[in-house]
Amino acid sequence: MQLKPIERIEKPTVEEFQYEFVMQDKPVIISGVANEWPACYLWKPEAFKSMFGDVRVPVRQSDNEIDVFFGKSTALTEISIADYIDSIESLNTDSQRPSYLGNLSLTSPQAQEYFEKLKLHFDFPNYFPDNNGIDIRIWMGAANQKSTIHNDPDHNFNAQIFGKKVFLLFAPEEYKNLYVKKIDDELWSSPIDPQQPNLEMFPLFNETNGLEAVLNVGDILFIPAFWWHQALSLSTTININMWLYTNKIFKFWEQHSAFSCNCTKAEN
Ligand SMILES: O=C(O)CCC(=O)C(=O)O
Repeated sequence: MQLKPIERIEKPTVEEFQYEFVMQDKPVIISGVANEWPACYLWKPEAFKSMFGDVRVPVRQSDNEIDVFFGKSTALTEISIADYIDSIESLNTDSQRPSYLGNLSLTSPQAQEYFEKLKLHFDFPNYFPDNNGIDIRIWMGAANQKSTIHNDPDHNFNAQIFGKKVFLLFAPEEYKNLYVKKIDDELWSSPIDPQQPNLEMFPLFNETNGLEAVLNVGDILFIPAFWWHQALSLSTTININMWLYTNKIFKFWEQHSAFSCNCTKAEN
């Protein structure tokens, strides 16, 4: 795998952002925006514990998505936020991985009460004025939590609120080198662990070209729709992401539907 560092841009205007990144289908880290959000100094694990400690949330039993998508631990369990935060602080060892509080919707009807409180603390700029809607999610995890390499059918902004995370990104056409498999109608994932790739099993992975994006507090990563990406937490982390629904995505999907047909379905 060959990795190049991702570009950074400071506080782009909507026009700059659309022209230089959306139209060129290019990921980028935006700085100078989220670092001004109250979330970046208010959202710490201990503060979440005192604000929402009793709230019960679904967590994945493993914080390694390869286990979730390609192994046996697919089930979600429920836990209070206070117990979850205690667990990520005490069980954070290589031998006993904690669960993962990832992909928790803030825009679902059940989360409305919490969204009302938290929405005052962040403000994603409207880089897609023609969007048809948004979906906002929270991700909280321990050091070494990792996702699979996967893609999403919508443009995504992922902001680093607490701790440090590194994302690897691969262009949509890299799917052949990633051996992606269909997980469900909206999700394709790679069984390769990019930090410890099994090159005997997945030799083409050696030829993959990608970008590395190290996110510090206050950085926002733009992941264009269909770009493959993988996240690895370098410390305890809190992230918030926003997917945007746009009509252009459907056009992209029609043009690129060939690649989805080449993906094989995961057998689990
Ligand atoms: O942080 C993670 O675990 C994954 C985040 C992600 O995949 C996303 O924002 O689309």
